[in-house]
Amino acid sequence: MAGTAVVTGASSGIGAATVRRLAKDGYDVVAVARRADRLREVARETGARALPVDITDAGAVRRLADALDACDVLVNNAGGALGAESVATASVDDWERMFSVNVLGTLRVTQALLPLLRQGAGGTVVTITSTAAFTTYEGGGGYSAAKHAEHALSETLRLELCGEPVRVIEVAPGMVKTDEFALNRLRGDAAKAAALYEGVDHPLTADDVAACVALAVGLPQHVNIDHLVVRPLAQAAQHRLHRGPLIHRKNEHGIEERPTREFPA
Ligand code: 8X3
Repeated sequence: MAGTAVVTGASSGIGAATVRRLAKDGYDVVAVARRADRLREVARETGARALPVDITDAGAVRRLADALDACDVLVNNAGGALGAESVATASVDDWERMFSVNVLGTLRVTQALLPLLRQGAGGTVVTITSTAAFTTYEGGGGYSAAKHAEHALSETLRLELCGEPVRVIEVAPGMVKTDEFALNRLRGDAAKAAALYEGVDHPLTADDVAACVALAVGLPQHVNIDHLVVRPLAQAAQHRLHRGPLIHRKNEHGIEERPTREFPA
């Protein structure tokens, strides 16, 4: 057994993909999320333990820590975006919720599990932030502010743990297509959510990000990837997104073909 890995936000998207990947890599995975039914699904599929916890609830996070006897890897993944309004018109409630989950939830879980992370041969804290953690864009103010704060938390923690065998890693993904991220941000508007990805040849998948987490975690304990930025090939920067064919594909005879001007279905 590679050790015990706790993954938050584990009921869907990057969190569920990370549970799958770390379980496959031999970890005893503890899957944590608010939505118990979906969490149990992921647990059933992967063999992970499901612990339904709302990370905005201090008592629930304490009970999570009490329920564990080991934690070698913590993946702080729970979070997300709410709303795409400008700073002038954004809902303060949305900002509060984003700070509550992305920043304070990450802080709370990290604090609660640090004693366990410090107790083994070497712990690892991975925090999934975003490219929005170091840049901003119109309509992304609250999410970007929360992700900047999460980035600051991760950077500070690494400084404060210097001299202890605990790695502090940040994985910052760009455009990832998952079932829920854009839908949540756009208040369930499926057409608007689909338009974000329209014509983008291979946005990242949740599995791609999980592979980055597994790579960073799987390196020897003396190797600390401070900050891993991962984007799809089609996205050179937040505002520099290529929409159109890009990736070579195999035709029906198994021969690689250059992308055509027609975007494949
Ligand atoms: C998601 C990336 O571009 O929506 O964290 O901010 S973006």
